[in-house]
Amino acid sequence: MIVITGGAGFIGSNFVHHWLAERDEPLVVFDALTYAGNLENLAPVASDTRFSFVRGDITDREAVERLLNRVRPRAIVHFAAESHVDRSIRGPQAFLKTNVEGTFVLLEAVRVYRAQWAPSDRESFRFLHVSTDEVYGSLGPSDPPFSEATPFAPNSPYAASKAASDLWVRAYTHTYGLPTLICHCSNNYGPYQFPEKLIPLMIHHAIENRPLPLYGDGSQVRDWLHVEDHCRALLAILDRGRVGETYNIGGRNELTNREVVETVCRLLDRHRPRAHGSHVEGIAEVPDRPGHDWRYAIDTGKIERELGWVPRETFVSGIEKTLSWYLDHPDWVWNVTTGAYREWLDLHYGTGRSERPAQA
Ligand code: NAD
Ligand code: TDX
Repeated sequence: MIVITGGAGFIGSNFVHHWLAERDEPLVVFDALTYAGNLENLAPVASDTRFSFVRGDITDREAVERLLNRVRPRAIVHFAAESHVDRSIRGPQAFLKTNVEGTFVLLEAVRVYRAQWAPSDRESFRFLHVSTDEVYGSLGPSDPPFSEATPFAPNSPYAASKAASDLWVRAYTHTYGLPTLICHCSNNYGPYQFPEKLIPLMIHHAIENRPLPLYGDGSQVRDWLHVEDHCRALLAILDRGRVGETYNIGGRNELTNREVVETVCRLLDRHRPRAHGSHVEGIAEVPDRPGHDWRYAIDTGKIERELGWVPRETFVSGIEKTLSWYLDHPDWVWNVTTGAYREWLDLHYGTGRSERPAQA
């Protein structure tokens, strides 16, 4: 039995689907269902006997201890976090609470839980901490990509909270011998991503013929990793990763934000054309994100050499699949975009509500 924290979010729910497709072992999702947690993401596996869901907060020590003592997992894959950089700029405290204190609570609870085990069994436990490339800061155009040895230089409150949580994980390994693994991945994209993040936001806005808000001049570079490739990497790390090590995961797809948005627009021109002209005409430069990191890039040499993992999707193949998923799931998009997300849009972009699309 394994526990997945944050399994109702974007990457967590994709990992649940991936796990149940690949493994017989049961899992329990532990998730507080914040604005980003959505049980609809788990609806396809709701009746699977290997799946169960517990609503709970990782900052609630008693709830975490109850869970561990009841389900007795052999591993925890820790996704639960506040994950959106823009939200961290407007309201950093929730990031400190969930990402730092929540990770601390989990580590403490696991330390006590594991101490009840026979010494010979303790080493088989795994705590896989899902972190981000943003802990390494920002790169210039000719800087080498981030390796596992790159020093931390987080720039946003979100990145600082993730870097702090990584250091707590490291300390628990060195001090208490907790068998942990940490991974730093680049920007994920794929099904079930909350449309506050670049790609689903642009798809959703384009379909509704609303402006496509590109921060600054759109020259910032991200390395796009399809979420399925990420899930395969996480399985490899959980199975064969060396305890106490960190692994960087990237998609080998460095693109500027403008290139990403234009690609989405060109695909939509084919699949969902506007009445006149191209979706590209909807791109609107808006004020830049404060402290906007210019470039992220990942050296994936370690995970390739040690675990034999390489990404399978190119950006071209991955974005086609992703776009098709959003076009095929208008109800999912409608449901998430009518909740708290709508309030966030109003606050952040000063936009209003829109009518439900006819096909939903
Ligand atoms: P997400 O925002 O889509 O989902 C987060 C999930 O965590 C939600 O289901 C939410 O309800 C849950 N959650 C939040 N606070 C909680 C709490 N206090 N207790 C229990 N559950 C709580 O996030 P995501 O994009 O799926 O990211 C998952 C992880 O991967 C995060 O740790 C994030 O930092 C990391 N990451 C994400 C990306 C990316 O591109 N999305 C890239 C690198 C790293
Ligand atoms: O409306 C927008 N316009 C825009 O130009 C939004 C929402 C974003 N952007 C830009 C900002 C970034 O340069 O697009 C890029 C990607 O933005 P996000 O989707 O917000 O992702 P990012 O800030 O790069 O962080 C993501 O990757 C690392 C995830 O949200 C993090 O959880 C992860 O750790």
